[in-house]
Amino acid sequence: MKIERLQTIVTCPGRNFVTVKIETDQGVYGLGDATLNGRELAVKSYLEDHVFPCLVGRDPRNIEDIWQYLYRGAYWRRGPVTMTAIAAIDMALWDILGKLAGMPVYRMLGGKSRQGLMVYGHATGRDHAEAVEEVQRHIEQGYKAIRVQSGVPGLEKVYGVGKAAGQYEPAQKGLPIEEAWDTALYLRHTPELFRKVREAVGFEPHLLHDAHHRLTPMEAGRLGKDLEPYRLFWLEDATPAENQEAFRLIRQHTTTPLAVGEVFNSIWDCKDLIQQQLVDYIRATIVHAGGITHVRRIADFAALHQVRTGFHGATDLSPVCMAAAVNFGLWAPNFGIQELMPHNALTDEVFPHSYRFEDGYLVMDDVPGLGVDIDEALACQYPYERAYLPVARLRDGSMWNW
Ligand code: GCO
Ligand code: MG
Repeated sequence: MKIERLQTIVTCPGRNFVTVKIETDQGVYGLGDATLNGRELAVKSYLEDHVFPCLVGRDPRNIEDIWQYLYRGAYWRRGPVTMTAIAAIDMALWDILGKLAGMPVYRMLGGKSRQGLMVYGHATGRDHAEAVEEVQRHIEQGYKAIRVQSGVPGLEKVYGVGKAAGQYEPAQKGLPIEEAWDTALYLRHTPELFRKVREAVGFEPHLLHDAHHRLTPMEAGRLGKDLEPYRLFWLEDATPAENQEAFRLIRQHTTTPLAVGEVFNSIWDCKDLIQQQLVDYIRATIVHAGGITHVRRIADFAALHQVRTGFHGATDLSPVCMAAAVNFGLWAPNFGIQELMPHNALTDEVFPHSYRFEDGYLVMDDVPGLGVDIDEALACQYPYERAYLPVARLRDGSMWNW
């Protein structure tokens, strides 16, 4: 059996997605997500110009060898573009293998450890009252876990909070917009938000919060401590993690569980964090961290240290990645939680899939492969549109972390 044809399909049914399609000489094909928000075309070029020509004629069933070939063989290891490209190929090969075997990918990984993946939804409000309403709306929809973000009085725009109630729109068409950030205001305001949410809905639903890399370790320690009475499921991306050691300082000051890793690309980015038990949840995800083959290594390593998975699942990861995440999460013994931001209806139409939300969980039908497809004719009707994440500056104009 041979790989015969490889292509990328770029589509923008609301936001940009890059998909890899690998066809074999026996008619079976597989799909992989290659979307890197704001840098989409770099991955497309990496694949088309430097990866696809090397894979034609290889046996698609040798997933590990192809992974090693792309990782070791590139010489330039790691980095988001390389690891997203490898991830897309890897996902597509697992999809092919599952289809050949007539089995869902979760079964090839070792079978079901659970019936469904507990997910967390996003409740965002321009102010506290709106955020509380959004939390209540999510509970009515069946969510067991909810991430809560709110506008901060005095700041015009805050990460993750859209212009209208319940809206979330991090990637804007055109060039990046600039937002102003003030940590002191945010730190004063956030514990109060969670006090009001707990007062309104009690302690049954799990609550999460994302600080989006904007704090110093000591500020994060203080926030974690101030949030302790509200028993968060996690505090996410409290501080950037290029320096993994930074998390030790946070850990010394709070028992609020910590999650990190949506921007990680490899096990090396989280080795110390996991080994020294400086975090509780690892968010490195299939599309940006080398595919199923590599994320499985991260999850297995994490399991040794009682760290659980909490994969990134924003809408800039395509339904192909979500399908892979559902298969992975059904298997992973140390699965923790899965982020879910539902895609718009058009995206779901472009990528028909077999996973679905049911009473707070993601479940999927027992179909061969990843259980996701692409309607190429429909995808072609929505060409690429340049879009960027915002950037953040402090009030004096200094660049800050987005
Ligand atoms: C999350 C993330 C996203 C990212 C986005 C980047 O927790 O879902 O922080 O909002 O900013 O996915 O592409
Ligand atoms: Mg995040």
